[in-house]
Amino acid sequence: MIKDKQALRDTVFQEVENVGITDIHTHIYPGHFGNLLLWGVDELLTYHYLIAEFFRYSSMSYAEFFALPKQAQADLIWKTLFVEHSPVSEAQRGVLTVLSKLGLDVAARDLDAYRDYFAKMSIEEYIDKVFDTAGVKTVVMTNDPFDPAEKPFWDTVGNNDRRFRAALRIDPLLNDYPNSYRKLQDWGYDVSQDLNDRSIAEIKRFLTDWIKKMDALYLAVSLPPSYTVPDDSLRSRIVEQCIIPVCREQNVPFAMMIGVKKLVNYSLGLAGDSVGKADIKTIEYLCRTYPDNKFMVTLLSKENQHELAITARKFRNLMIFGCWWFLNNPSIIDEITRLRMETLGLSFIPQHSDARVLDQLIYKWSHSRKIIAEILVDKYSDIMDAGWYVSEDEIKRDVADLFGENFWRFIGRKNG
Ligand code: FIX
Ligand code: ZN
Repeated sequence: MIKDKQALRDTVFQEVENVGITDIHTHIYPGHFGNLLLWGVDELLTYHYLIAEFFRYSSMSYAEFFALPKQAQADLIWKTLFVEHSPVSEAQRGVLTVLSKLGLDVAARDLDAYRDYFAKMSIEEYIDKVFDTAGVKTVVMTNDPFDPAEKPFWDTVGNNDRRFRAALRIDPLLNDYPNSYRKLQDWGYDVSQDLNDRSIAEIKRFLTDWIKKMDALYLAVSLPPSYTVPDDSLRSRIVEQCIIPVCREQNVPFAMMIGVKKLVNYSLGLAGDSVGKADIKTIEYLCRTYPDNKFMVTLLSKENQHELAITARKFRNLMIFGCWWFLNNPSIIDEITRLRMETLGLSFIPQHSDARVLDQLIYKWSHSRKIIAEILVDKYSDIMDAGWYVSEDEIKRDVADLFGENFWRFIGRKNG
């Protein structure tokens, strides 16, 4: 048993540093998915978080900026957000962490030298390097059959890189059925715009086919703050009559990511989405009404976090996860993770990266590991003060749970 506080701290930081992370929500892909996988310094600099931050200083028209080649956009962002102003935002700092962890000379501020480094890298070599540097063992992707750029890969080569596991993402089905049903028809599913019995059965067949095709670990959707179930909307009916039964039959969780106000500034594209408070009553209703279903939930609004943690206390079929998007900042990660650990113990998934650029795994996990380790030290120290001593093995167990095993256990699959 560890009875010395310095030894406790050293052990916690070592175990957090060494754990092989399962990153349960990302937007990255294996190397053979071609241009879907973004990587390298120009992709890092043109991350939509940084584009939004760039326009805070720039009077350039949106159209003029987005018409520029990627490298020219990156040059502008580097000049504005790094050279002309100190890069202290989380997304700005993240670029520096990646460059530093790769062993590049950040002090030189030499963007062309960084570009040379990536130019010499092959994608397969770099995927290995990033996973190793980030300490990530497995990532779960965001896989959207409605994306014309992605669907062909699943209809041909599929994915056999076990580091990249699939999540079936169905935003168009749930949020835009009046348009997406035509795609289902094109793919041979006998659906119609009015959600009749035949359409319900065929949507269920579509979901089942794709969960199996992808070996999807869960089914996911991003939802607006107004999302409610039950109501008389098409979305609510598809959730209850299609998604809930299929997820139960296939034993996969339904992951709801709620609170996105899409394109409040549509000129910014991906950077134009914002945040709104979700209605926790919908999560209570679904968890209560469908006790044999499993639900993963992350909410985008900081104001939702306490009630989400309390709701997880009420329903063992609810797994809350991550400090999503606008919450993925050190001060908020610290606040939310302390709230969750004080409310739920270790029975939650503290973080996911949401990486859109492969290299981001390095900074998003480096930054979060540090925060979560500090919180664990505090919590173990508190119980040590009451005479409860933990062993190295118990710390290893708890850290493994937070950084992956809670997820694998919840979905009923073996890690890896
Ligand atoms: O819906 C999502 O998966 C969101 O995470 C993304 O749409 C968002 O753009 C993002 O990458 C946030 O980090
Ligand atoms: Zn995401």
